[in-house]
Amino acid sequence: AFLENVIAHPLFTSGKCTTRFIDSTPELFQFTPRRDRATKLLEFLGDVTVNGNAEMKGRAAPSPMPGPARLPDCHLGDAPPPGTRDRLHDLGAERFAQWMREQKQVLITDTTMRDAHQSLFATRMRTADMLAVAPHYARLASGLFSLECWGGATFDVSMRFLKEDPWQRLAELRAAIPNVLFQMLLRASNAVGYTNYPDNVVRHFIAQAAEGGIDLFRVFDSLNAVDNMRVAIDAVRDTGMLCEAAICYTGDIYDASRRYDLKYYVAMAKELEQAGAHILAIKDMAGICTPRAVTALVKALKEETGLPLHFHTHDTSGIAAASVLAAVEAGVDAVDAAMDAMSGLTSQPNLGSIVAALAGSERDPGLDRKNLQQLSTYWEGVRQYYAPFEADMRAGTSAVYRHEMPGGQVTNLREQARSLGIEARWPEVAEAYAQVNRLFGDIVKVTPTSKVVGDMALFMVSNGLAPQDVLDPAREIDFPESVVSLFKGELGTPAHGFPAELQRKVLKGQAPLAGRPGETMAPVDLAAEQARVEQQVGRPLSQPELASHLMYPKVFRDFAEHQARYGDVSAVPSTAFFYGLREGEEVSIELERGKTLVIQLLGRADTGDGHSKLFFELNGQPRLIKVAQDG
Ligand code: 3PY
Ligand code: ZN
Repeated sequence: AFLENVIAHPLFTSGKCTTRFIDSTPELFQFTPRRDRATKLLEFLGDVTVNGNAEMKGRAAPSPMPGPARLPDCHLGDAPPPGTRDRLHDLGAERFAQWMREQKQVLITDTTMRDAHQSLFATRMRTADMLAVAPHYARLASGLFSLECWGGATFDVSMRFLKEDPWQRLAELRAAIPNVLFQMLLRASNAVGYTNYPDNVVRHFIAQAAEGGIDLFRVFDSLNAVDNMRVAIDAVRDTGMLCEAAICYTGDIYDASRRYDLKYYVAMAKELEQAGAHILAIKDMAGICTPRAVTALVKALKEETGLPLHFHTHDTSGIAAASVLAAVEAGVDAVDAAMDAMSGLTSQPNLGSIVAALAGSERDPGLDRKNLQQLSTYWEGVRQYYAPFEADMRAGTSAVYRHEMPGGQVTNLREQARSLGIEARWPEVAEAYAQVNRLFGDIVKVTPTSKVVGDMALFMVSNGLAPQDVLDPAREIDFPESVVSLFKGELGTPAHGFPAELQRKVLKGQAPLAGRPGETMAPVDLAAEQARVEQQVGRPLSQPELASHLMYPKVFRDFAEHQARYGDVSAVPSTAFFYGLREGEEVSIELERGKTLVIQLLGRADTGDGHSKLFFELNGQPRLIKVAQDG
């Protein structure tokens, strides 16, 4: 059995094993029979049914359990019509950007599969729910400018909580939607993480993403530092894909007490144009760019640069659609919106309504409203699976103009406040957030700097600290780690620097970094890192998987262990994934084209020794699975 294990081990068969192979590969000594994919999935379903999904702890399951979401009624036999991706292939990035600027219609990005669920239900949307409707998108929504469907927080959350491979999601969506541009959100040198990565890691990540199917990279820096964005901009350009460089909108251009005015944004836009951006974005992550402000910005940026312009906002205030329509009126080339059922509140404004409002105008986006409606009906059904992750927010709030929290952060920070037992003091947390911004010198607040401001706000409220206490030289304060890292310059340094006195206090004598963080980080030896992780996980790693490890070593390793134990769980229907199976319930899981498992839970029994026995039927055959009960 030992020799069989050696011969069958992927590291052995790949010829990559070293003399330390036997010592460092403990699974060679495990002689349990190799379990097939179906058994692994039965064990996964058994575990969720008996012990619950760890993700659901402290959350109430929806009741009644939602039924399947209603798919659009459309013929999937014909090839999808050509879309923006075909245009990009025909024209290349530069001429595509020129086409964007010259054509009249307003172009529309659908954020449903990224920012909308990131902002509404903590990024929990699973691949299975996207994939089911993907072929319909290719046919019913082929006139969209792009689908924002990857990057931001989705990368981390898919592995950490959903136990699925973000690269596989991308590949499967790509195969189903060959015609519309795929757009991702990239945090410049923070890539899809919360910290700066060495330049070669950023480049490696971007190369994998382009190879995997991303056509348009929206690149931003969390302090609007153009220097920090150059590595990513160059790397995107090298792939031949579209580089959309974003300006993060902060404050109020009409408020003289704030740092960021029209001149500031125009200067940044010019720098981004010089740096090689194909498209510019106004990234209004909090949703505070008023109709008046966006009108002025769009006019100025279009006059002062030769680039097409894309507007992104959030509806936290409840009136973001007014800004979108003002931007369209002022000549913006593209806007972001979310499908009706996934819009509003901390998400993007309503796509179907924007299309309806512009119908018949000079800038009519030319999308079929009935088709959009069908897609939205599907999302309405899907959204119910995720009800336990939704914030209890019923209405837009003008408080956002004061605190300026990004849409994706509002619900997250509330959740953090809840875990600290101070949720009832939310208005104080929101006010502290605004105070921290002033203390930190009026900075851009977007992942990851927004996370630091949030940490500090929670810290102040839980410790009863007012701004003057924080500044008081006589008062010893043990600042949160993320705050120390920010003031050290590990996320870069704002153009105007950090307030010097507070910086000295936070750093307690340590010197801050000079220049951009990537400059002083040694490159990672990618081949050596790959070999090391292959030893750890006991199998060869693809280049995208190496990128996952480089972003999130611990999360990737836990995910790889889950995969080894339960296989690929991404095709499990969402209700079964989160809530397990009820007795008598049947699910079908497509393992690959033409290979579907039909699984029914017939019954269960307690063995009395801390285990449950689950009686399944698998494609008509009885199967018994024994599951250890947690705790
Ligand atoms: C992210 O970085 O994930 C964001 O959505 C920022 O707005
Ligand atoms: Zn956003």
